[in-house]
Amino acid sequence: MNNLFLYSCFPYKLFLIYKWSICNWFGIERFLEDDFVSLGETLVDDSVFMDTGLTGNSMYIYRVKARNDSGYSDASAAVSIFTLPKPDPFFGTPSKIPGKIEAENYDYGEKNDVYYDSDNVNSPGKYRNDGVDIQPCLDRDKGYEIGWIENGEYLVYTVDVNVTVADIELRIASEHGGNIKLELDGVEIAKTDIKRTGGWSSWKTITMSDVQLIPGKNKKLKITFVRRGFNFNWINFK
Ligand SMILES: [Ca+2]
Ligand SMILES: [Ca+2]
Repeated sequence: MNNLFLYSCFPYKLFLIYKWSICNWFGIERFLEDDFVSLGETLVDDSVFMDTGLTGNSMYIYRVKARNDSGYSDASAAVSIFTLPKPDPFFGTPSKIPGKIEAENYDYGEKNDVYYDSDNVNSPGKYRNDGVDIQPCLDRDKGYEIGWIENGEYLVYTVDVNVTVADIELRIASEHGGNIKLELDGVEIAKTDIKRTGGWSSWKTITMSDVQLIPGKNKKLKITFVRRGFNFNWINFK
């Protein structure tokens, strides 16, 4: 017997709730054709696993197992989930500008559309399971950060822009410096060199003042990492 429960209260996301004191990992499985196959494992400290490589408007079935050094537990009860009709903003509605956007909450969707990453693996394996590299953040507000950044990688966020000018803050930890570029609906709005902050977890806020914006709904904010050498936590329009 085990004490695992799996449910979804949001399309594309699975929340694991558990009461299990002796296991070290959870294994997540998805039903495929005629049997369950493993999607991967999550540390017991993580309460959320997200499966994002899905087709829209389709049903998927999941279950979880606990694992410790002795092996796997019995599986939890299977739970079915319907996905949204198509890829969408992370929270289902556009992020608001002014406002703060966590870097890890880029849109759901395909590589070369809502993100570009130099490979197809989330190397640290946290929070989401497409190609973008996401790891736990040691900044004061914790959460997650984008790491393992390579030149030319980018992320896209659907936004509603409600102002014509904003100060833009970028939360950055930089070992080697770098360069970052912002575009709104394909038009460059800002670009800045990033100075070293003292390390991969030495977080500082970089401000770009009086950036001109064109208001409108469902605009695409694209953040391109022109030159690598830093980790990225959040962006704030104020
Ligand atoms: Ca990657
Ligand atoms: Ca973050």
